[in-house]
Amino acid sequence: MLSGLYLITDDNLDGKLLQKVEAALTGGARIVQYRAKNTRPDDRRKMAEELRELCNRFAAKLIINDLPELAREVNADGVHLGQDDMPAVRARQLIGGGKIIGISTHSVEEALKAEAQGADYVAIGSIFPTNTKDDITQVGLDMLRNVRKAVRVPLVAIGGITPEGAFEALEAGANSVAVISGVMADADPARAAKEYSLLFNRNKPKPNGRVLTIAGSDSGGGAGIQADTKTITLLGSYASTALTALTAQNSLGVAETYQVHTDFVIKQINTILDDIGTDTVKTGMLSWGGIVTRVAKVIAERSLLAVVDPVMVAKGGELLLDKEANESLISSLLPESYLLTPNLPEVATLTGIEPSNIEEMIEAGQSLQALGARNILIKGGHLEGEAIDILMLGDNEYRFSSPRFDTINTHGTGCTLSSAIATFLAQGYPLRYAVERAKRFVILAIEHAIQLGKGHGPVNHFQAAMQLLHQEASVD
Ligand code: 3NM
Repeated sequence: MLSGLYLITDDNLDGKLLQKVEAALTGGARIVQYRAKNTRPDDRRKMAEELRELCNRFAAKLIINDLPELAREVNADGVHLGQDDMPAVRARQLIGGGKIIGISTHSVEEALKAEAQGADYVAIGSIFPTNTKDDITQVGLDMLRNVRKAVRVPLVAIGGITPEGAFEALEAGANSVAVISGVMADADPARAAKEYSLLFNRNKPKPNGRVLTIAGSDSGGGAGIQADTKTITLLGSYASTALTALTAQNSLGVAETYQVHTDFVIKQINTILDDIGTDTVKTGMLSWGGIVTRVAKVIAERSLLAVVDPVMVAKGGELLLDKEANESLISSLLPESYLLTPNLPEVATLTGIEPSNIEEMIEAGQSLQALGARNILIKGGHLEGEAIDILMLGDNEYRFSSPRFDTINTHGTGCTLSSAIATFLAQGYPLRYAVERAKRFVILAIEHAIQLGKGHGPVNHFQAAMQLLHQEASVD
């Protein structure tokens, strides 16, 4: 069965093709199609051989575009044919038995014909607009649905596929998505590939998705690691943990903190990653510079998709990170973060500007993007009036407004939000949908917060999860 991210290479224009393909394979690409329209035959053959070795290392499939002879020469897993290429029967004779043949199609008729000719999968495109190929016909998601109804072979959606578009294509019945620019033109092809690859976790049995939380323990159970593991588990994913600090804490505050040795923090992370692995990471309180830098290094080395909650300022306004940790966060962790989730005081600590309205939030978000964070969610709970969060997703921006509740029981809100986002990403939702669902979860958790202790009580993870999952079951 053809499933997982299908990466198509473009010509080796900048000499970085192998490096980029290796990064994409590290990020989870399962099929690589070598497509070299403007490369000389000798160079093409050499590259195809190198790609064969690389794909073997990752147990990924190699498909050669247009050229069955080359596919045979390098023992590729198959060949991909366009509508103007040779008939599938002829390609089958050239490539030999037991190999995959895929055919590009643009309509139900072409897909049916390809299936009848013995195609092992059918590509349908272009689903969305794209600048990568000149002579495309844009067919849209409805055509994909129609082709899904008409043929039985696996379907690969192609053309202008972003992670959100990939999610929609998979919902419309595609088995795989084929991507060129979404991965090859990204400055970070490993993380880009991972972003697409996680979408395939969506239909796995629960618990689907693994989330590693790197944070401090809140002995009171409302925030930190405890809030994270409750969130991850109740929402249906698998939680693993690396503790950075232990606190003696209750609803009134932190009585004492006991720092975990940095070597031991890293030991916990590597021990988990070497065996259980993880789909996403959430980082919370990292307390001092040494831990921040070393956690950032592991995240970089393993190209992890990390939701970074820059826990810096306590509810009472006091700084939780020392100056060195703040600097390390900016120089080492920010550039490795997939999503940074600061509140307004944290934005002020990171950028020097405390936004007081939406325009200033966007401006601050742009400077955080310039510091290297891939995406930013600025939480506007501290705004006067309406509470609006802004998600800056690449060049796009989305707003989420939340009702305000008359309660002091909001302990654990930030941890709960960031771990819920990490969970939904691990479950195969693209970022915007993951944030939207996580917001709904947190709003329900605050609405049903419990009065435990004499101070700030915890939010209600249990009720929130039950109600969110129940709402969804009744919508479905
Ligand atoms: N074939 P990107 S669209 C190679 O419609 C190709 O058959 C298409 O590149 C088709 O992911 C396309 O950058 C280009 O849009 C896909």
